[in-house]
Amino acid sequence: MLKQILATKQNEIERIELPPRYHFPRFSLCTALKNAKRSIGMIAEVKKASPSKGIIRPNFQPVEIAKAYEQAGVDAISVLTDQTYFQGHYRYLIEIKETVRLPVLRKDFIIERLQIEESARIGADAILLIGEALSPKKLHELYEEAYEKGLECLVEVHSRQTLEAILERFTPEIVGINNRDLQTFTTSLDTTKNLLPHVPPSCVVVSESGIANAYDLQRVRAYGAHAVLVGESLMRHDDVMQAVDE
Ligand code: IGP
Repeated sequence: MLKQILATKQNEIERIELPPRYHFPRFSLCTALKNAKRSIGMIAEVKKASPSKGIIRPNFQPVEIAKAYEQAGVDAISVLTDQTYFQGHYRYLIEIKETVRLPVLRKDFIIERLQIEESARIGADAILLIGEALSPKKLHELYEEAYEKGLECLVEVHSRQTLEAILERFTPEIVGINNRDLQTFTTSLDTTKNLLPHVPPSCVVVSESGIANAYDLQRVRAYGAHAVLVGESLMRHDDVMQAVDE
């Protein structure tokens, strides 16, 4: 599945027409997570659909959702901008940056430099770089490029092998441990438990995917995660503001 997504993305990149530059206030994702408002940092995701679950939120109003997240006191917002598999759009990110004053992470499959320029222009504060989608060398190049353009990176890994290969090259500031296997789509919080001891102590660690309730939150906090990234369980709630509290 990941292979297929990356092939589609490569085609799309060939047809990118860069949008104009938007000038929004910038917010640091890393700082926001270090100064989390609750006992664990929370990145709340704006996601209409996914390849594994189909449509997650039929009545999808990205700006309304982001406003509710802000009111609920989340630390940052993640916006899916991939169109083909997640029914997202970078327009949603622009509209959200126009409305909320929080760090916004662009969630997409970033594999080329041009996408970083695009992310900077639409006003993303941070981007996702997926360890399983890039060679460590390419990932490091994109990471440097992003920081030069004033964007932070969430470096996502799912296996110990990927994590160690990246750490041989450099130490990312923010590491995401994805509890979902992007090949099979199964999630297990044990991924966070197993990988966390191998992440250097200087990194801010985000446990991503498959977090359904307060109990899961406590679990990953006990494993040592500084923050969580939650999508589906918030998006399935009619009242996303209440969902954050639960
Ligand atoms: C959110 P969930 O299970 O709470 O909806 O997961 C987020 O972690 C997930 O959307 C995600 C993702 C990704 C999406 C993690 N890594 C990479 C697209 C690409």
